[in-house]
Amino acid sequence: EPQETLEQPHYSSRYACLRPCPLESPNQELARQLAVIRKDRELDGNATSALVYERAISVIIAYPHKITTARMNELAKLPFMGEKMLAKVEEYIESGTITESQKIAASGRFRALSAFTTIYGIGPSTARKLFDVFGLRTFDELVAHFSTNELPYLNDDRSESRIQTRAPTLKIQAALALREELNERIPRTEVETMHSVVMAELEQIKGGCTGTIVGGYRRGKAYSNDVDIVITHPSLANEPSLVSDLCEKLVNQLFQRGLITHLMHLGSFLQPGAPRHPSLDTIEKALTVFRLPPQLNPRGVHRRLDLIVVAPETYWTAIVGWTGSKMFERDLRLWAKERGLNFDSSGITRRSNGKQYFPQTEEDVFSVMGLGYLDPTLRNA
Ligand code: DCP
Ligand code: MG
Repeated sequence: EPQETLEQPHYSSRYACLRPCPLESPNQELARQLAVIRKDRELDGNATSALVYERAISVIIAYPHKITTARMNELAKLPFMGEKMLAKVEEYIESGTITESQKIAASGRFRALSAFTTIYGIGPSTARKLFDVFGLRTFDELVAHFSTNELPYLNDDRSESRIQTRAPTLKIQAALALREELNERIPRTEVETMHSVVMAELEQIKGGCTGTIVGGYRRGKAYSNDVDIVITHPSLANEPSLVSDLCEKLVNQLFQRGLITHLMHLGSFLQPGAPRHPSLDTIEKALTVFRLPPQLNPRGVHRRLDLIVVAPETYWTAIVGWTGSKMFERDLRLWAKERGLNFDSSGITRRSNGKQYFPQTEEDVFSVMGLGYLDPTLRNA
């Protein structure tokens, strides 16, 4: 039952899911320099400090005016604008640069850790170990290191999935070999071609599937880092076993056609550490490496493709949950929690009694949670 009074979006909200945030901000360069500090904290394993910067940056990019000295009083009243953050903003207004950001960007360790973490499977703590313990500095040194070593903790947790497939897991060696291709951004036209190819294969497996491109593409980004597609079919309603069936058939068909070359992850878990509940069986995802057929892809470039197969009752929460941005999703879950609800891609649940809501439109996903609607292109928090 949708709420009657909806909280109206405004750039001064504490919640990213209530701040209308277009792709372009008048304060892009300021945000970019603060993001260098955020990244440094993340690479250092300082999640708390990284989040402080992430929240402040998110507020700054939703602020609709160019930040000048005359705007500082208003800025100081916005959420997450602490004294240290305001000092950095002031330094930027006065000099055009933030000294700390410049220092970080020039540091060899920062540059190496940033480069290492562009490789799938290498997160900040692995990158620090490779740099600090093994003394590695360049990609060539990484390639040499992994010719005799494995990443012991590369995510190969297929045990949680019911999907049977022969598609190989992407190992660190292949991830290194494909590094440049997987880091190349994908233009919108190619995103659309990938979607058409996947939908044509789906049509052969089961006629009448629906598939929506979500992620950054749906928020209007000109270039995406990967392609995310949410897929459903009417016959999957209240038949959880058919959800993983369809995902399995799709993955295997794309693999047989040579379109999927590797898998990074299979499974229905949504967030690492998220509590498992029955509705998770209504969602199945395959994170893959995909390659368009030669006639559509003369350079043979590999792309990241995420396929999310869901029951129809879960379709709209999955669409909202995968459209992003990450900050938007984080605060959507926080907002829900503070109102006694649990939001994730597999549905909305009342925490006190487990009652589930199955919104039938995207607008309903927002109104069930008491949120005024925001167009996907305004979810770039
Ligand atoms: N998402 C999430 N939690 C996850 C995975 C995804 O909340 N564990 C959501 C937020 C993301 C969206 O799904 O915005 C898609 O994730 P991507 O990592 O693909 O990010 P984007 O599509 O936003 O940008 P890009 O792919 O261009 O980097
Ligand atoms: Mg994406």
